[in-house]
Amino acid sequence: MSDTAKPRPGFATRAIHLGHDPYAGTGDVVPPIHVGATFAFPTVEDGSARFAGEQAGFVYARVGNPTTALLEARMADLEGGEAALATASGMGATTSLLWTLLQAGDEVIADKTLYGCTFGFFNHGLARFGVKITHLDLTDPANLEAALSPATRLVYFESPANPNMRLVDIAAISAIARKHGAVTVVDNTYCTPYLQRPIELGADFVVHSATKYLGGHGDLLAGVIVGPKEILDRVRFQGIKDMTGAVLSSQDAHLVLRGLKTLALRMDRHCQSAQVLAEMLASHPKVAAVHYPGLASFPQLALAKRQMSQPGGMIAFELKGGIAAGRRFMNALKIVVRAVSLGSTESLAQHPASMTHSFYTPEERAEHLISEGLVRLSVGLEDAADLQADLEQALERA
Ligand code: 7XF
Repeated sequence: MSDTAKPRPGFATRAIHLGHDPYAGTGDVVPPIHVGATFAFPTVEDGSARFAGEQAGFVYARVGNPTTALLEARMADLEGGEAALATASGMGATTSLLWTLLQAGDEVIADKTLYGCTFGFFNHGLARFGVKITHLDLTDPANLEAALSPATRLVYFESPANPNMRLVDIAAISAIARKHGAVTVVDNTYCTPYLQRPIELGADFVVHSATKYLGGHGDLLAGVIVGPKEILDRVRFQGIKDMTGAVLSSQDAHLVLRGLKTLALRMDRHCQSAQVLAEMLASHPKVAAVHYPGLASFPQLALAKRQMSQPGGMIAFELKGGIAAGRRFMNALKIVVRAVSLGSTESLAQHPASMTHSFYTPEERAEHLISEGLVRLSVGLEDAADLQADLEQALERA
């Protein structure tokens, strides 16, 4: 059997092995961390050829080093993309990509619900430089068809959206955008490529906050962009090198590589525990609504089943008694930690209106479907029974 006929190894195998040969060089089973800021050129001609992009090889760590290069190779493969680019944070991924792709006069169409700082970048940042931002309810693809104009360069959304768990049909939206010459960027932070692969569904780019599930332990900030190599080369040599400088350190690239090795295991457990907790919350008399793609009551259940392999580890819910009940509930938690961020070993609960989405005005939150009483729960890797008991005792006090 020829090499090309061999079956492709599974997700976890690739997340652990891809791109590293333990028998090469010094025999490191675990890829080493390359700490240098700069790389030697054998001759001045080699240096010149590397600067011109005519010779492979590293130059200066702001445009890449062997540790981040391995992370990039693994993420490109796991997302099913051509190339990847590691960045210093999730915001570094989005800003480096969009500063490279957009110019004054362009239009961006974004979903109504976005992580607060992404919303801030669009509306309080890009808008000041002559880029027009339009927010639409992308849960209905017909809204996009009606709003696209010749100036629309880019369509941007999260699915599930942070924090209210609305889903966007990745295949439908990407097809409409492509037909009109716009590129689609999907923030895949909530799912990771283990649960959802937007590029395989037709999207052009994926961005991640690797701070979350990819790193997985709440001990680093990182981001990743996945997409066509030719464009990511521009993002590397313009967006990151000249515009944002949002370079991932090799130490943190190593930690994300370590996180990837257990991603499949961890995501299975996050999903299992979240299902148990979402069902408990949905049947609790003090809970008004639960938004979780694994519940039969989830309005977009069919879409969830189509584009996600499992419902994920994030739950949003509303308590009866609104914001005051929400505060009492949050303050009564004993194991679940009151903190922003998500995708960590520790379960984390936060109140978007006071925290991650406080960058929206109250009117913007209402307009963008983020209710004031919503509580967001990132289900961690503790024993599900302990988490359930903690939520139940906090609900008693709500
Ligand atoms: O720059 P970061 O690594 O913090 O990532 C930004 C980001 C991008 N996309 C999504 C879907 C995100 O959730 C985030 C970060 N969100 C955290 C949160 O929602 O808790 C940040 C804490 S304010």
